[in-house]
Amino acid sequence: MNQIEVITVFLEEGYQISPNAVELICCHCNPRSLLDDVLQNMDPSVLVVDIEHINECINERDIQKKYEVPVKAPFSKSSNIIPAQVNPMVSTLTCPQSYNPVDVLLDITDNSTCVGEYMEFVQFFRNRYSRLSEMIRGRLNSRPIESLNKYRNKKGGRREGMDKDMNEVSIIGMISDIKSTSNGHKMVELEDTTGSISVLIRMADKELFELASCFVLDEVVGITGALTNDGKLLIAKKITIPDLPNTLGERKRSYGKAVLTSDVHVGSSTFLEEEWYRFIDFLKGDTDNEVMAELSTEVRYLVVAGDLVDGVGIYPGQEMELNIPDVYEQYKKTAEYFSEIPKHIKVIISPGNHDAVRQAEPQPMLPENIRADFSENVLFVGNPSVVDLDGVKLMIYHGRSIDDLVASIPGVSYQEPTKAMVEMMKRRHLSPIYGSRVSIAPEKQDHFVISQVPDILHCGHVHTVGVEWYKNVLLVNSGTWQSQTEFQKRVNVVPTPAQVPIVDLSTLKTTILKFAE
Ligand code: D5M
Ligand code: FE
Ligand code: ZN
Repeated sequence: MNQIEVITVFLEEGYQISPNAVELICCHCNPRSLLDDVLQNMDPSVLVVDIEHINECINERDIQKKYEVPVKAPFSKSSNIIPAQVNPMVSTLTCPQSYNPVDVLLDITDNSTCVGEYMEFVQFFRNRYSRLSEMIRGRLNSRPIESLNKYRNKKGGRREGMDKDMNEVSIIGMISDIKSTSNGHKMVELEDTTGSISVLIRMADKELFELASCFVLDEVVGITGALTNDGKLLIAKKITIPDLPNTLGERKRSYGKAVLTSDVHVGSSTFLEEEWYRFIDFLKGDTDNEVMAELSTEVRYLVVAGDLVDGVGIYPGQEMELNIPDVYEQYKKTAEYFSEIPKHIKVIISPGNHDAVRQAEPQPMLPENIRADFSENVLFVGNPSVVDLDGVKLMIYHGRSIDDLVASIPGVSYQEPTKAMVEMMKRRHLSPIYGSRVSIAPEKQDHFVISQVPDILHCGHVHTVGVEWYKNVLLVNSGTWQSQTEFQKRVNVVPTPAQVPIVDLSTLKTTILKFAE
């Protein structure tokens, strides 16, 4: 279903619907049935349908699915049923049908429409602006930038007809330029759909200046400030960013564990096969260590956030460091490795910049000819994507934009990858800077906007492990299975390989398992 169809159905039933809610329905794997559920459960006194109404139904559907016969559940095969003796910790009361459901909530796969035309870029940025500005608008009484024009007196001096309130105006705009003035202040150009204006952030306003020092191009911010006499410049007094709410509604709890990993880089001569096999032995419960054996019985999900293989032609001189020079052979070998993972563990694989899909993000899932070699417990999704793991919402993004964030924001480094992920959360956007290292396809929707707040954000790419909380969201960077390459030596990337975060799906407490000796 497309957006117009969704809006029309709701209008015919007497409801308006917010843009975010439309998007959520359209990106769902089964929009029609989700829409029917929403309408059926809708309280008739509601005027505007919003994402929480949709979420209620998504959750409702998951609960129902638990009670279905497992073979009927999406992506579920009979092999997904955990034999009772495998997980003695979980009583049959809390888990009547033991299987590991995955609901894909957001994914570009099969929804890509862009061909790179000018108007698509306009639409892409409008979509970004409208969704991010909406998050700020509730906290700011903002006005369109164009409305400031009438106060712009070309000759300078007092503005005619300016009301008192104009001493403090608020606008919400996308940052199109950032400069330092000769006196060291920050000068930022803000654009909305009606116009643009220069904003000055003075060095003396320490807190504001610090915030503005972290501004990046193309992010959306709210500025409250005073207009200069000629009405051409706004002197900032307050900055409002999209950010996460300070409190979130009660989180649904699940049980068992999710293992998060990424950047396997099969095919590279620096892929750590011995360590990888130790990890597989752990998943099989094949270990003398009782604690680890017990832990392995609790694993329900294994999520890979991109760079499954090393690929070919990715960086200069890569061919000198490849054990398997053919990309399809690399995937065949990977499928072999993954076939050893116990079949009750649901594996989710999302691609990265070394994988054999288009490089422009959002990337669709790996193609059919590659997927075909993998077992039925493996589910492929795009990059980025949002999946629901039996009640826990996991956002998966390979993390290429971390390269841009490290280069642009003071204090963000490869050694602490979760700091970059905090910056994504503050901007409610996975890849705010357009036109730098991440090549972004102008899809109708900006798939990098973090509309729904996930429980977990899982990235990879930088090859260093990190775990951090930011306002109720667990941020995990899941490291790599590749030791330092010659190329990484040259660009000073120091990886922390063979370390795997394992998340408790009830508490989201995370432990890092180390498989390197
Ligand atoms: O990225 C592995 C790591 O290497 C990640 O931290 C980014 C870094 N990297 C990748 N390409 C470059 C360039 N050209 N300059 C600097 N740093 C880079 P992966 O995607 O696995 O190759
Ligand atoms: Fe990688
Ligand atoms: Zn990568």
